[in-house]
Amino acid sequence: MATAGRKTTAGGGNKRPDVETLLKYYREMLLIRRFEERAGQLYGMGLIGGFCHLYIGQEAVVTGVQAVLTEKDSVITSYRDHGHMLACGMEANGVMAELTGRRGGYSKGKGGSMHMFSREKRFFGGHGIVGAQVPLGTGLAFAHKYKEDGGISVTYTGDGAINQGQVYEAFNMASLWELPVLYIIENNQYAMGTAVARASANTQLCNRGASYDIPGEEVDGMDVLKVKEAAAKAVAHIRAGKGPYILEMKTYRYRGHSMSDPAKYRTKEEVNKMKAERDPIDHLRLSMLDLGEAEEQTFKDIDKEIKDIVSKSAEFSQSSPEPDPSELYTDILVDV
Ligand SMILES: Cc1ncc(C[n+]2csc(CCOP(=O)(O)OP(=O)(O)O)c2C)c(N)n1
Ligand SMILES: [Mg+2]
Repeated sequence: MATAGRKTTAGGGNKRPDVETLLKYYREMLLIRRFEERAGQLYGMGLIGGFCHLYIGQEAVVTGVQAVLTEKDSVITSYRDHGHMLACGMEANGVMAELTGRRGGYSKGKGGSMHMFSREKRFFGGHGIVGAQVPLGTGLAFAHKYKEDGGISVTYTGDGAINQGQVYEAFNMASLWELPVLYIIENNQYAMGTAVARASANTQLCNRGASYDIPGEEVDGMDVLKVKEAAAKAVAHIRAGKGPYILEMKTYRYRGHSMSDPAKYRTKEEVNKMKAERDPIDHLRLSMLDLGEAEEQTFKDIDKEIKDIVSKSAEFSQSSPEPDPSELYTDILVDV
């Protein structure tokens, strides 16, 4: 384990959670990391078809936000969605089997990476059209308010998607009607091969709600405790009936945009520096070791436990049968 040059500050201000909670975050982030690594391998083996966008590097964002939600809240995101599903409590087996297009998948193998849902876990996709989930997520917030069910909508979007016109129509309505929606901008610094500064006239994305009186804050998205703290504050504002809130998470994706990415828009050094100095999983582990909150063995045991879950999901995703052709015309419309 190389510790030289790493930042091992505890993070998250004074209210550091107890050890059990910290280990829960560690476990959740590691599950996403290992799951995504395995999905990448299965893709390379030709077992996953279509597009596949990995979340590696961004794990602290969804883990920290999820930590302050309740089972009443709704989550919606883009196509970079496997981590969000796992964080919502969807089973690794069902997610992996959907990636391989099998019956045991969350959309019975008919949706694939970008089209998976779980009403039970209140995860509403998985959307391939850049920015489309923002008005949809705002609609979910409208439903929460209309039904007075006490839930909020957490709507994730990217730094590229934030320049879409539909985002601002949604912001206006969300603020006008004081909808319970938390917009999370996952600023991973690139939209495919385009760096934020090449596409955005103003790169302070947390201020994008200013014209609509939506408060916004920039957050270190590589530190799960800072994410959680910021999310708790934003969610308290929303649950108090004060309307929407924007959090811009400064994060980084380690892998290519999708599985085919020429990687010519950034240097290997840039990626390696982020991995070495800012990795969210290493950061939490090292801070816990530094503060004497856990020993190496604890992390080794968790590593094993996670490896096991992921291996089982990979096996399941290959043993589950493919959908029957008769399923082609089912599940297309849902009566609600
Ligand atoms: C409306 C629309 N335009 C273009 C695309 C092609 N496209 C897919 S992902 C993407 C980049 C989006 O980047 P960002 O919002 O930063 O999300 P990230 O991939 O970094 O998570 C583009 C342009 C699309 N899917 N939909
Ligand atoms: Mg991006």
